Amino acid sequence: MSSQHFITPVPRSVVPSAGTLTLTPATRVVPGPGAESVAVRFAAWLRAGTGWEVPLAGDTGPAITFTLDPSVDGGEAYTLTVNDDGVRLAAAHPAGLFHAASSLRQLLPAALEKGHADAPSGTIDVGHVHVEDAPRFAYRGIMLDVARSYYPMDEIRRLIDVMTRFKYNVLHLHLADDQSWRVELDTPEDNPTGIDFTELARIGKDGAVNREGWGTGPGRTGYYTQDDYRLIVEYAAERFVTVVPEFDVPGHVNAVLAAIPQLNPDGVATSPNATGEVGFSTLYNDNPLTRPFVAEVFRQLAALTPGPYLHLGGDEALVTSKEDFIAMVGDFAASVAATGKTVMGWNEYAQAELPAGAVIQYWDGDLEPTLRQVRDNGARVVMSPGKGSYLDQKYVESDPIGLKWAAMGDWDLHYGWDPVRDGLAEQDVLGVEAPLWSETIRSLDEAHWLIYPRAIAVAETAWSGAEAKDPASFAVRLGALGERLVALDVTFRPSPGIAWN
Ligand code: TNX
Repeated sequence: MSSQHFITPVPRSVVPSAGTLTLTPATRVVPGPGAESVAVRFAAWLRAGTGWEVPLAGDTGPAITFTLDPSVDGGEAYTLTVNDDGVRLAAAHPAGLFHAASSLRQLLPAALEKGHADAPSGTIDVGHVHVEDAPRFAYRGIMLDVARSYYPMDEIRRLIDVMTRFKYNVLHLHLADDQSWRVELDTPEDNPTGIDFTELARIGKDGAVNREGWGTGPGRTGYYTQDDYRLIVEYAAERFVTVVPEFDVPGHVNAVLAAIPQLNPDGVATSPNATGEVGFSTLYNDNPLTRPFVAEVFRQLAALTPGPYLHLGGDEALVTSKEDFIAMVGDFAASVAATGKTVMGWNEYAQAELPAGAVIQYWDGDLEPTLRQVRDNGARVVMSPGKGSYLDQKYVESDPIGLKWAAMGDWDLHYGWDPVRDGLAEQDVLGVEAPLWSETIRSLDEAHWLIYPRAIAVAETAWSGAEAKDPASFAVRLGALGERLVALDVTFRPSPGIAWN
């Protein structure tokens, strides 16, 4: 494989052959029926990077053709062929064409990523190659904790832009926690609870982790209006990313208890909490408003979310008795199911009774309840082991930001594990997600610095088959991405031992 055929995550098959295609300022992008939106997006990128006209019509000049082809097997699968006839991208579904375009970008000069007419010497040579590719796992996610520190809209869009270069297709938003509530909800007209749901964002928006010693300054505050949230969902969908909203219950709820006095045993709101501590708050099993409140929040989140999943958290409910936890989480899961969505939760929630086909996100602790749900209840697992997928952990002790409870490490730690393990079978694993908790993060640049390069390693674990993974090959391909990350203006931590170009 010559260097211009480096694609990361590594495809199923890359077969170079003799010969070179030369793209010129006369290059066209040709969208087949149904392929228009992906082709137009790619053409805009090529136009910005080269300064070429890149028409979507005409019959002279090299052609980059986007074709919906039902014979390409699998929703996200694609083929990419470069030969004397031009470039042909084919997939059965637009998502596959989008991934094909991500691969094609990596075959073109990194300078194009700068988006200001930087075509090397007027033409671009691409070696002939045939790529066949499909993902190992359907769910390939990044989690962003917008609760401990807020991320403005433009940063969410930037995050999506970059993560999709590596074929991530899920953005899990951790929308509320002890410190804050980040999404605007309505008080419904028919409201037997008497709860004012607008208080959640009104009061919760001002929260964040702001203690000295946690990060480089106070966490950022703010919230997403319903229109903001819809725009995030839409921006993500245009890039074939599913948004998974999380409302974490029954723990991690101090911001709820501070905004809605009636949910407290004595009817008195708690004080806001701006520490980075975890595990001190809980909803109350014997409060008659707890269940209708949670059901209404899930109803509204479901109405705002076209994707199939709603995440109910369930982690670190350290002050909830086991009995209360099981009683509440079973009912919360049922209220998610009542919205028509598939319920998702952190692996602690596997102790409760769950709807068949629930999704369990494994992060830490005893795997046995998860395995039982898989065996007996058709559950599927998203693997997010603290050690090897968490992006909020420091690389090394001296790092100014990041935590270290799970495991410090670089790309090799994040590359060196397989999601199918400990009694799970391949079909039990829906996918892989890399969470970024934000207790110590204050900007997208800081987030990106913790995310990259490690998320690229996780992306290869999620997309490429176990047999295709090879740390030595990855290390070389990772180094070759350095220039591209710089051109994309992504702040990253150049790992020692990698030959960054
Ligand atoms: C544990 S991982 C948590 C979060 C923290 C994180 C920090 C998980 C499901 N819960 O509340 O932010 O550790 O790494």
